[in-house]
Amino acid sequence: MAEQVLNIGGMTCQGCVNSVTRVLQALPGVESVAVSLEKSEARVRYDPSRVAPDAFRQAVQQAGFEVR
Ligand SMILES: [Cu+2]
Repeated sequence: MAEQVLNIGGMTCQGCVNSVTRVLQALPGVESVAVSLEKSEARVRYDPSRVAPDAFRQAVQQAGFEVR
């Protein structure tokens, strides 16, 4: 397993946290997601043979948030 921390812009409430968590968790190869509103970050544990961090970025952006 690998871990990637994404810096996310635009999250303002628990609903945003839930949205980001949901889109990341939906990706194949993602094992776990921990999103922090205070730190504006998402910590993703994933299988690097199944998914690449580029997919995280795209999923978060498509959900309407920025990845810094
Ligand atoms: Cu929100």
